[in-house]
Amino acid sequence: MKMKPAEICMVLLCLSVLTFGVIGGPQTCPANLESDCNDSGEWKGEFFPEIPKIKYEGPSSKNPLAFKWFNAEEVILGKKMKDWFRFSVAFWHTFRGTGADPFGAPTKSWPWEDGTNSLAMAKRRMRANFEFIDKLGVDLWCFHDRDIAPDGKTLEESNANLDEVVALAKELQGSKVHPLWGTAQLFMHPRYMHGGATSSELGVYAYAAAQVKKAIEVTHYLGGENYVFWGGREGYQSLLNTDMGRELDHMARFLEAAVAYKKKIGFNGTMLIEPKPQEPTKHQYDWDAATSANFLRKYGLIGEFKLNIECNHATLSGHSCHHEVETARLNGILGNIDANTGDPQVGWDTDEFLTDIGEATKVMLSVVKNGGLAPGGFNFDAKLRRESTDVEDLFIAHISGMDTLARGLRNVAKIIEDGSLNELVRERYSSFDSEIGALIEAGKADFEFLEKKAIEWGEPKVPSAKQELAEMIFQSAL
Ligand SMILES: [Mn+2]
Repeated sequence: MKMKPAEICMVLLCLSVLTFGVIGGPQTCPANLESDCNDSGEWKGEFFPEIPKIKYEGPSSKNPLAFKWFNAEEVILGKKMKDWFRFSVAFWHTFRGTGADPFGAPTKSWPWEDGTNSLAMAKRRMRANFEFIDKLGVDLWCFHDRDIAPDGKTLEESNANLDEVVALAKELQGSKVHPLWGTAQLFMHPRYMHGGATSSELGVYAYAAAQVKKAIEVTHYLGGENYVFWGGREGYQSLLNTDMGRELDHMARFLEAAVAYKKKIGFNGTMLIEPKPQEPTKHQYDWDAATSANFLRKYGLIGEFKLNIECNHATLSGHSCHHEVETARLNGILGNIDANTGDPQVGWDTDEFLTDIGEATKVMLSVVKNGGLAPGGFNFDAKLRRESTDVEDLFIAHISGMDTLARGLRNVAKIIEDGSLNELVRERYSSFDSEIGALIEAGKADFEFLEKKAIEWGEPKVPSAKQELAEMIFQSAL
């Protein structure tokens, strides 16, 4: 069969589109931009002409492009709502999410994408990011180095690409907007297949160190308030070929060196570890909050790091998000929350926007006890479903996530004002409010003393836990 030149062109276009799809690169060139389909420059026009600035309209509003519960300037429990949350847009999901999954090609073709992975496209995307942030009305954003700028052929070339995009980001940020946190992508490139800090290959360890060094520098330059380590490939697939002790030692040395460098360049941002139990590795070393806290204590890093708790990671580790946030809080290391949720019927990290008001209320119970998260915040590490393909869906998803957490905060205010849940918990432990309870809690009651008391008192009377009553009180606040 003979093909006309136009048909050959179509086949070549399809092939290049397929190649991009397979390696998770940029999405297809939209049909209506055919003539601009090859590195079409920076495009300084408006990206969301149909979307107004998002405003608060109150719970009775039916406008999908308005807040119903999140009212930035409103004071709840002594703080403005915007200061409780410090919401942040995640660049990778919102601007690099293509809708591709392990079984299917990209589904999203945003009008500003030109199908290339060029520097010009990276800059154009950055302009879209700041228009989005401005219209949504938030001040913070999060990024991986390689999401915002393309990889080069050498480390120097990658760094130069990053510098160019970061310079534009700095200009577009203005005086108010800045990163909640930055991070280095140490999981996508094949060199990191055994991990970065825990790779069995010394050269990879050095490369990862160089990449993190640069990512800390640009986070600092952009005024970032935190720096995150998510060790997607810092773990193992089999213990049979893995020296786990040596890998954990290496990871600790890597984090120590990151702290030393941060101090050397005067970056005062908080260093955060983001626990996740597995995926893509079979076992990730930062399994959950408790495992991460133990690692930090063992290596003397507990004072230098806090945790970034992600709700979907919490459920993958067999905990609730509330449990993970509370565990971090009790260890004094609650630093940030990646606000998302999983699907109870799907076994992987689906990174959905949080829309469960009960879950949001439980998370906010801990956040309020923590006095907020600053200098951390709530980062929307969440993506549209593959089947959601309208530009306005990006806004609707963020509005819905912000409103859900805002309802959580409002519910916590009701629960605190009502007081009966606090009273139930206080009453449950009230036997320890006694003189002997105080001795126990001060570590001054030895076993001989307690044995004497047990004999003197006889069989203790054990009261009800009142769990259903606690659940009833909680439900009535939702
Ligand atoms: Mn995350």
